Amino acid sequence: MRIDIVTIFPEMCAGPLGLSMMGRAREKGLLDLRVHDLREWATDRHRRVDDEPYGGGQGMVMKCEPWFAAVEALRGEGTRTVLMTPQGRRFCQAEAEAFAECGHLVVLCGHYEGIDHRVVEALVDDEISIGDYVLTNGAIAANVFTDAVVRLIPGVLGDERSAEEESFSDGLLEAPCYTRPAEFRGMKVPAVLLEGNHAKIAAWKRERARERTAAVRPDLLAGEG
Ligand code: JFE
Repeated sequence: MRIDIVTIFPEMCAGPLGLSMMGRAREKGLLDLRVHDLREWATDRHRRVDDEPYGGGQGMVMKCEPWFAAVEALRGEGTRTVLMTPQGRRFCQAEAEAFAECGHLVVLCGHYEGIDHRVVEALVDDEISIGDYVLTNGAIAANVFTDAVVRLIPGVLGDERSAEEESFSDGLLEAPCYTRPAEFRGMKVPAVLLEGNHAKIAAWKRERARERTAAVRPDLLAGEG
């Protein structure tokens, strides 16, 4: 899979996305990730990418010209162009699974108060919000989006547990987990986990998962997650 991220803060993506699982996906040749500075496509001699909003209002708006040049340079047949924005539809695991099927994503990270809407209308296939809170810029959101998608590319997780058996796939939160020692400062690991009865352990985990989900994410049990 190829992913191109376009931002005016490339360091905010290049660092995190070179480490850990992402770094291994790239080493294995499963991911071709490139982070671009939008200013590469600025047209004027000051490399300006923003300007004042028509109609007034707070802050600055990102200009059309650099975005059109960037996307037209990067996209090809079958590319999906994704904009990180608080105005987008909310990202979730099912969305991540769908994006993992794409061969090529171009991820646009806005900054300032927003992007000229002609960019959105002419170039963007998907407007995505990673959650109902406001970040300072789109590069932070692009890290989250990219991580969630890349780990679903077949072969990326390697020895780690398959993505399918985790939270949000079966619609429940995970049961709590423990490791040695069996007793720490008087706090005991639940006896069932030490006894080795695997059917009993599975039933215990299911029950704890249901309990925890009901307590903190009742929306998931209602099938709204
Ligand atoms: C940008 C900002 C106030 C934008 C445009 C670009 N899920 C999610 N939360 N926040 C973002 C995504 C996000 C994405 C891109 C962004 C925030 N900002 C800051 C601040 C209003 C805005 O509306 C700039």
